[in-house]
This record gives sequence, C-alpha cells and structure tokens, in this order.
Amino acid sequence: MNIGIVCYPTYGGSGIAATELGKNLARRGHRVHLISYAQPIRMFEMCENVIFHKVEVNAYPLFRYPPYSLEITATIVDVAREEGLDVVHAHYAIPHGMSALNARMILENDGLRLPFVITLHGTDITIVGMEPAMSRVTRYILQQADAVSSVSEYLREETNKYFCMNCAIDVIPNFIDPEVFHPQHNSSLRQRLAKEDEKILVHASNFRPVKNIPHIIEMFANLHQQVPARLVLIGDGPERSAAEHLCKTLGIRDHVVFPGMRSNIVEFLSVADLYIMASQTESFGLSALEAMACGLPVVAYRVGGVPEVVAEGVTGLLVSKDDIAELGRAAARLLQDDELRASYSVAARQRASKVFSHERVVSQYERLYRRVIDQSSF
Ligand code: GMT
Repeated sequence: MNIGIVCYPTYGGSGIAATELGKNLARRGHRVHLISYAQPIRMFEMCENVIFHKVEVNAYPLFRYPPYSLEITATIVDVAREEGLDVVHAHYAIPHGMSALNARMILENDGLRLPFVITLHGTDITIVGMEPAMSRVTRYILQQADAVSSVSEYLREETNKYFCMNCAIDVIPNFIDPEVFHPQHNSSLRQRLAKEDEKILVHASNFRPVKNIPHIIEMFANLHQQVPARLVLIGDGPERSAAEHLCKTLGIRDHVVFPGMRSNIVEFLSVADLYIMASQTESFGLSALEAMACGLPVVAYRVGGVPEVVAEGVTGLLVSKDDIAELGRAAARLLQDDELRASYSVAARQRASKVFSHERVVSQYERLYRRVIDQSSF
C-alpha cells in the first residue's frame, strides 16, 4: 500500500507512535509518506520506503496565525496526486483529522478517492476535543472519517461517551519492537547517573502539566530519605524549568538528573530500577510500555488506560490518583525488595513483548487500511 501518515513531529507519544508505525509498515514493503511540519524525532536514521514531506507554513504578513491545518491539507493533496496514496492516516484528531477530511473532499471534487483513518491518542479527546467550541468540530471529524481507532479501551469509552454514541472505534494499542526495546546495560552510564548503592528511578516525558512532574519530585523528596536513590527526569517541555526550581526548593537538586531529550532512551531505561509516572490522565502510556520492554517495573497512578498496559501486582504497582504518599510507598516497596523487583522486571518484559509487540499491532493497522480502501472502492 501507499500510505500517508500525518503526525506531530515533537516529543510526544502520538508522534513517536506514528513514526514507529511508518517505519514498521515500510519494513513490511509498504511505501510510507510521513507528513509533518518538521522531521519527526524517531526518524533520525534513514529508512528505506519512508519519505518525509515537510508541511511549509506560510508566513504571509496578513496572517497573524498561519493557516497550518490548510497547509497540511495542501500537502496531503499534493502527495496524494503525485504519489498515488491509497489511504491517509491522521494521528491526533485536531487538526490532522480535519486536514485529512478537507483533502478527501478536494480530491473527490477531482474524481479521486482518498479514504482517511484517524487514530485518537488522548488529549485530542480528553482535553482539546472537549472544549465546548471544539467539541462539535471533533464530533463531525469522527463521524466523517472512514475509520477511527483509539489506543486503549478507556479512550474508546471516553470518545463514545462524549462524541459518537454509536460510532465504531477499533482499539489498536501502542506497540514496541522488542528487538529495539530490550535491556542494554551500559555500566558507564549507570556510574555517571548514580552511586553504586543508589537506586535509580526514571521518568520520560514532554514535561506538560498533564504529566504532574511536581508529584514525582515531591514523592522523591520523601523517598530518598528512606532509600538511597537518584531520580532521572528525561525529556523537555514547558514545565522543565519549574521542575528544576522545585528540586532546588526541596533541597534535592543534587539527587535529580535532568538529561534533556535523549536518543539513547533504551540505555537510560536499562540502567534504572523503576519507572515512575504520575500523569493526571494517560490514555495509554507509551513511555511506561517502553520502560516495561526494557525490564522496568512501573509505579503509577491508576488513571485512564494505564491499567490496560501495566498489569497491577504483576508488572507494576498502581495507586489512586493524587495520592503522592501512596505513590512513594509503592516505589519504596519495590526498591527495597530485590526479589520482588526482579520478578516484576521479568513479567514486564514478557508482557510488553507478547501483548504489545510490533508484529501483532502493525498487522491490525494493515487490516484497518485494507478495510477502508476496499470500502471506498465500491
Ligand atoms: O494526547 C496527548 O496528550 C498527546 C499524545 C502525545 O503526543 O504526547 O499522547 C498520548 O498519546 C500517546 C501515544 O498514543 C499515549 O501513549 C499517551 O498516553 C497519550 N497521552 C495522554 O493521554 C496524556
């Protein structure tokens, strides 16, 4: 198939999931056209059969706000005509779903048919899409799409509850390639991050408010008094400076490492003892899955789709949202019990590679594309 994928390029689960999907589809012999305003972060190496198309944003002085969603539409239309796209896959409903819908209408006007699929990733439904002004637009996009998928059962239920009532949504989870995400111990990295007797807690995110980074830091400020440990906060984003400031205020700045954005995320995960997440909501939690694949038990709030990823009491411990003290107790329990942690680690790796392997999940997308292509050819 000749597949267009529209996604955000920045650090964030939806862009990562879209790019990894593109690379995997290309390995299966499909031709993939990645459409975004910048090269997606997981596209650092050249991939055969993956072609990047940059959306040029017009800075004409009349525009206070550049018409970005129309520029995406224009790029989809161009790529579809020049490359003969069979299907376009929009990741994140707003504005990508609308851009794909507009592209379908423009091409239809020229007698061409381009079906589109939307994958819902989370806040496109739970935050942005629910804003009163946006909810009608979101509902319309979902109704018009040739197919809609969501990354968890939880997100499907939320979407049906607020938008579609009876629109069919396929649940297709995030995935990992176990050949890429597996423990790769790097002893010099471990030595640089922590002393020998210290445990390492790791978290990776785009530092948006929804990630509740202050909860992680407050929890750690108590925890490190009982368990010698370091906290490694990977990534970057709007809340990073505030997070560093909070560490100083709590007197733990020397115990918290901020390595910024990293391409060797697998090495960072592999030298850690525990993955920690305190998101306010999380439709899936791709970073937790990547950590599990590297053999890390997860401690997190029991929110959204997280219980579909982390098997409670088997691959991690989940606690009630906003219960920072309980989050700390769960982390301490795992860090102080080497045997328990080792059994969770094995189970985490097994679950990630069996239930969420690329082999399994990418086939689900292929079937979805074939279905909409077949339907649209009648
Ligand atoms: O919906 C978002 O917040 C955006 C998106 C992103 O680009 O970071 O994150 C979501 O998509 C990921 C990939 O499907 C999921 O694993 C994340 O759980 C989800 N984030 C939230 O729901 C907060």
